[in-house]
Amino acid sequence: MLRPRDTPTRECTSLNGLWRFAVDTAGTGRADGWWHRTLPGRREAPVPASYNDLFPDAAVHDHVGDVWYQRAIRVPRRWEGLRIVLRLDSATHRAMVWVDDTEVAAHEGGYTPFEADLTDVVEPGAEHRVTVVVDNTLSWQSIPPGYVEPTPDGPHQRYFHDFFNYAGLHRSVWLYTTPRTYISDVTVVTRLTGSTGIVDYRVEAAGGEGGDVRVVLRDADGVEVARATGGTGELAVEDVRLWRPGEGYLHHLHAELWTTGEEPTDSYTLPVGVRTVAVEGNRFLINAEPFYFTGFGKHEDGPVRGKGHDDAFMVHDFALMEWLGANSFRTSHYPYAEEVLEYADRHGIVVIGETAAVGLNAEVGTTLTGTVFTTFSENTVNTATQQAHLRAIQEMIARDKNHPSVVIWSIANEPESTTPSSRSYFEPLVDQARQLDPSRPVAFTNFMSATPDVDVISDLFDILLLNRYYGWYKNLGDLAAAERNLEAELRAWTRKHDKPIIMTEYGADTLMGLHGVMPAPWTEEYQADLLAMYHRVFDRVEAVVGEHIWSFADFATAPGLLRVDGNKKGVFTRDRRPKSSAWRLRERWRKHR
Ligand code: BDP
Repeated sequence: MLRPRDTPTRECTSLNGLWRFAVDTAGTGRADGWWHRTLPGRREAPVPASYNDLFPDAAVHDHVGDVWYQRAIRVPRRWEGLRIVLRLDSATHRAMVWVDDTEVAAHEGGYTPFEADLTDVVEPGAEHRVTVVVDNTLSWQSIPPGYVEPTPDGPHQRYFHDFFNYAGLHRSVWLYTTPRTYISDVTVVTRLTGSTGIVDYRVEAAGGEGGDVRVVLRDADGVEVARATGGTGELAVEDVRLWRPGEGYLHHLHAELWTTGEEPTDSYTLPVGVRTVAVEGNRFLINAEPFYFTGFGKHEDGPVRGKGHDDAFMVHDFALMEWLGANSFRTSHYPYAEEVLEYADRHGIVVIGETAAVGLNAEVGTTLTGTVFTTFSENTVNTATQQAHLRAIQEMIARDKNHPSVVIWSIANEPESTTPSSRSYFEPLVDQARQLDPSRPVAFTNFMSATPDVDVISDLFDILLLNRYYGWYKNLGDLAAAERNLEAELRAWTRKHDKPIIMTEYGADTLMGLHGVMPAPWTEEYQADLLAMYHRVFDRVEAVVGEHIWSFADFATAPGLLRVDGNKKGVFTRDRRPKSSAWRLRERWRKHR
């Protein structure tokens, strides 16, 4: 799905800012047709932002069900004759959209965009009312899953993942135009033969018959380096300048659709990084060179705005990662805002893209909710969940396939992976992911108790992503035992699979300002020592090709006995102050560059 852009044939307007906002506490808004008129109450909410932390009101913070957003839009008169599209970059977790009295879109899945074609609904020059209802409910059939527990005080949302269920319009909302006959999608895959870079492209059109496609590839200085005609083809660039980690060199593909006349009917420009990704034995190769991942699992999370995208936080987070010498991160546990991936593309930061399939695991779920259940069953994670999971994979790949920064698809975080049902659940999903994108390795992050002796799905995947908590959830306070057990397990993996290993999570909750001469759990010293212990082990095990600490920064979670004002495994606090471990990391990672 193409990101809206201004081009010579397209115009794009942001609908960000304050919207009217109402929490549907009684759950009557749909039956009462709230979209027909001004929303009740006087509340306003910013877009993009989570709504949960905006008001000092538990009924808003812990609301389960619908909230409503509304604003007026004015469609410029000059848009007469054009195709007019409303695009929501995300609505967490599902939404319906109306323009005036007409329903124009419905979407499920809180971290991928969706659109509504408003061409026949709006009138250029007129003002219209846009209403969006956003439902934050998680069920056994949603991704991520959860369930609602009825209580005397109203419904309570339970879920099996360790981050707060922030909701709302977390990302930008756009109104944009295309011509009636338009470029509907562009796909690029890049490869190398010697020093020649090849961009295989596909340009798709919709809304009309025929038309010729012309594409021109330009380098970063705007100099044309290749051109081609036709909906699919290849562009060859001799002595190509590659997209490399640490140096996000981008070409631009200018695609034009010609139907009549002297001018292109539609044009669209896509940044393209020429690079290759491959797994060979236990090596991970970018541009045929071994790559070692240093960095973090992160969250889109911050004070007040929750999961709302914020350019200032984004730039700051990237700057802090650079300060540490981190070269990569995982979009744990959902696809991040497209701005983040575009920034990573431009700056040569390597990304593991992940779906929101987190919590498909009874062992984790029972720890977090106290409810005992079977992961895969007719009443829990079932074929309808699997369909939703498949759509989450499809939508992530459709959105992110052209980003050079994205080098691995992680299709789930810590699912159950030790039972025959987990294998039959994942087999078709892996096949689909490979069909959708044969150019990137497919992986999942493996839960700590799914050790190599009991795991039954890792052979389906290209690379091992392991989340391990020796020294924390196991061997707490005993780093010597943790070191032995970690190394023994990693060696067992290497005996079973000839695949590269990235440690995608390891860490310790750490309270900023808590110190001890004896490095005890929760002190800053313990976190630094634990990380150093893991690093010693990684340096001894050849198949380890990456280290992503959990987590970049402290983040909000549901209440829990193990959580003090959220998860404190950050190397930075939630407001991005460094804990002591930051300096030790900086020393290590800056050497890796
Ligand atoms: C892992 C999860 C991550 C948690 C982390 C933790 O992947 O989301 O936050 O553990 O417990 O199980 O800190």
